[in-house]
Amino acid sequence: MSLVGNPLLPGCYPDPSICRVGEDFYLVTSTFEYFPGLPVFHSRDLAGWQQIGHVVDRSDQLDYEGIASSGGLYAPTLRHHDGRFWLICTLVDQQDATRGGNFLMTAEHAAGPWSAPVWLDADGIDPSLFFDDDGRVWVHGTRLAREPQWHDQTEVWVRELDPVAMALVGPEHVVWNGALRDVVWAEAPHLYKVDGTYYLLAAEGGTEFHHAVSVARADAVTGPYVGSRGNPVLTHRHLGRGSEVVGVGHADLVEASDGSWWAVLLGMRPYGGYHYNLGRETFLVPVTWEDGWPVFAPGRGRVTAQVEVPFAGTPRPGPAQATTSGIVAPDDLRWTSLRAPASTFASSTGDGWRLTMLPSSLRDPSTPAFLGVRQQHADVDVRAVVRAAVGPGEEVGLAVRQSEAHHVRLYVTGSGAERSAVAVHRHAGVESTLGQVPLPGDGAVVLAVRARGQEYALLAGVDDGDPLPVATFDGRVLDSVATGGFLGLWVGVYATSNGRPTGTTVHLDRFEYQPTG
Ligand code: 6LW
Repeated sequence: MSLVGNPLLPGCYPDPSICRVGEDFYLVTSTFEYFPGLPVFHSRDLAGWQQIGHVVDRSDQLDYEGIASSGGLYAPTLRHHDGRFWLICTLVDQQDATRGGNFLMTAEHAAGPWSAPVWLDADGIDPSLFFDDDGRVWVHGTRLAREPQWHDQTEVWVRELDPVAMALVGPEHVVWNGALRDVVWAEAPHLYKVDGTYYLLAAEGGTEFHHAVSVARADAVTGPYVGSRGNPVLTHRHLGRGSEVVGVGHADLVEASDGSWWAVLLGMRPYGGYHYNLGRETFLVPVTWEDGWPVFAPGRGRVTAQVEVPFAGTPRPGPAQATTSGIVAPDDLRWTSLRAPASTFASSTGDGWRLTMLPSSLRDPSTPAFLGVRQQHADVDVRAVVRAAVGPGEEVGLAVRQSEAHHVRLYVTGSGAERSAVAVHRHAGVESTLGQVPLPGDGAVVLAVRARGQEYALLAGVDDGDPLPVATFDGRVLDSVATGGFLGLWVGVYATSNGRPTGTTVHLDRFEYQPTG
């Protein structure tokens, strides 16, 4: 017996999907415009989660070019069938229809390598897969409803997949439009078969405050589905915005080998008012069955800070569970770039990286020279030690990033006696300077972000001295409540020549992520 702490994965790990193979659990989450895409985690006890790879880790798999922030890879579903892992997902906002939309990938091992995508003839988002015991395979997903009376609503469709041709076949069945008449958007559908009955789990209410989980059941996979009178079977929308965890929904079920049932789902932890800078995180709740219906968090009815997992021993948390801290080494799977592999502009050296400065900047929906990690803690110190001969108009910095339009940058500019650290807030595409301090010389520079709840301090200094305050800002300007979109914040190092040709090389000697809470 072990008490497992929620969230399972702090920081921007939304839309979790889980499956089990023997004694092993595997979990994936959404990654939007970040690369590599779709982290894969492994656990044997639901408590300790080790990241073992990514589904999308080669640039020949998907083309993210031009995909703006909060587009890209939406909610994936991970399943295992017949000795293979199956992943179905959507690449959103890719203008070229032959390289965007819903796709399938397969792999022998969850850690990869994963196949090239097989594009499916289906619109909408949140696709899922169900393998029936008669050998038939069913894809389902959600999309804007076609019926005019359901204007601005979604509908859940089910269609058969030919697993050899890897193509959708036969008629489409629209099976669900939501259980709740007072809320909107049935999405994140997942089908299961339990004791001969088909269950359809779906999120409703949108992925914010009104998020909820509903369930329906049927005798045939294509319906008709009848909703539970207990719907919504899980929500925190009635707890108010002061609840420790809000917006719970987007659940996926798994049965453990001891016959117990569990759900992973997303939720947010607001702080400093109704703002959740860490984004949508992955949580765990126990599930039991009563009268042929699932009961989420029985006896409690809500997501709790700790969950008793009878078969868990002493948890072995992985780095993404954010219990380790300090230097983030180059081989750490938490590193992410934007839209393309870091290898296009970075190579590892010792504890850090050598970055080739690029003309593209954090303002562009392209691949700037950016390497970052999720902000996973409200209270955290992030420190980067950089060395570079920065040319005119060039920036080497540390960014707290929401999107192209919303981020804060602390950067080194100029050289020699003119060198300084500048802090800039980019808000809805408009930039304002928050502060500037001189940094004369040409030695290594320390750039630091110190977050204490919603108070962020930006500091800069030379390597052997204490960094000096450059500016402070209120973190509430950057979270998705303030900016829109689906993401939590990232903190990372970047190097841009702001559009000019450049040959500048940047040495990131060390990058430290140190939770202090
Ligand atoms: C996801 C949808 C949603 O596809 O937000 O959780 C979208 N709700 O189901 C992006 O995460």
